[in-house]
Amino acid sequence: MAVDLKSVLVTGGAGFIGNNFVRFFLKRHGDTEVINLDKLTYAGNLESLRDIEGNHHYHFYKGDISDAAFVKRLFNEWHFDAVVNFAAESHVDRSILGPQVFIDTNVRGTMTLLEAAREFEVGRFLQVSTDEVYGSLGSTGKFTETNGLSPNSPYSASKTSADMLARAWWKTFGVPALITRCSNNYGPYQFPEKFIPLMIINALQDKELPVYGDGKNVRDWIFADDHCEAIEAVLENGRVGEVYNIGGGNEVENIELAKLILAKLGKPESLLKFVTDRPGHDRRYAMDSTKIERELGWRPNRSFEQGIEETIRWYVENQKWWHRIVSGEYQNYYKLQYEERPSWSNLRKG
Ligand code: NAD
Ligand code: TDX
Repeated sequence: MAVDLKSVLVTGGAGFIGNNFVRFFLKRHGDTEVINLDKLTYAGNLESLRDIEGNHHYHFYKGDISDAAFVKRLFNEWHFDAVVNFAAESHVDRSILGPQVFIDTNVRGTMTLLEAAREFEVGRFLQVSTDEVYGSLGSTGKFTETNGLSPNSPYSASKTSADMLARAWWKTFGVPALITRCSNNYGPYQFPEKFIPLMIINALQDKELPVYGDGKNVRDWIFADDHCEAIEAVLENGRVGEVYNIGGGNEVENIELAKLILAKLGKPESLLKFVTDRPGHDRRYAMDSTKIERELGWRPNRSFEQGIEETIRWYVENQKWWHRIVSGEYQNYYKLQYEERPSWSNLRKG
């Protein structure tokens, strides 16, 4: 192991990938103190962490990564060996309807953490990034780490900015930053605004499944646990200052995925509804993960067939978890999907 991990700060640990990572990391590193800093926005949910609440190595703090005074106090209290920054506004659709908070959290928040990492000489700073920073692919080819960055949404522009800040804080101040760029995650505890849980939950309720545009956009799906393992590998043995792509190697067209979910749940294809396309909708993502495979020996474990079965089963068996969200968060959820999205076609001028 490159660094001795006595304490690790995980930001955004109450979100989808963050809670999977906290659970995964505590299992694998029994003696490490895991500190979860989360603002508990609409996407943060402590229900997702109920099973580890009693773990003495797990510590939760409610706070904002862009609150410099708070962040400084936390770093001063713990003197972290490493930071894994998951905290972000993560939904592309929301970034189209309201970009400001994406800049506040994803850009300013990341800088605030980098500044604290600099002051308190953190051993590793892992910035959790996304394939979306590379832009969109045509029908062939894959993104490698040397591709240019061409973000197309306010969300991906904010994530690209954060990557650039991490790079600059490494080059200028020597903050030991590493960047991972992962493809689309799926699995248990994903907020039901994202494609896979939305399709499952709507199908379970016999509601329409809104498919954007012609449904032929392609995403490269990875099971969240496989992403967590890749992050662990980079955190422990990645080369500082480097970028690592992480892909699932499972390219699927949205429409095919929606049909697969309906078939697995025994629901009719008449539930499919083609709706107004997302402005700036990236056509295809596909990741070349050769670098992390070659340097760190990481490979995804779950086949898409296994992962999607497991995910569907989880949503079927954990209806209480998502019912609470769909009813509690219903105003926003409903507004986004059914009231604001149809007006997207008017957003883009020229
Ligand atoms: P999510 O939206 O489910 O969770 C984000 C978490 O961050 C929530 O718990 C939220 O409360 C917290 N948060 C938001 N603003 C905060 C702030 N200012 N301070 C502290 N906490 C704050 O997101 P996710 O899907 O789990 O994604 C996690 C990270 O992984 C993000 O950085 C995202 O860009 C990246 N990523 C996601 C995917 C994906 O497919 N979901 C793929 C690649 C990369
Ligand atoms: O209702 C929908 N209908 C639909 O057709 C929704 C919510 C999405 N879509 C399409 C848009 C995309 O082509 O499905 C695809 C997946 O959409 P999202 O789940 O919104 O994910 P995406 O936009 O690809 O971004 C995700 O992957 C990269 C995450 O949300 C990001 O946080 C991550 O960085």
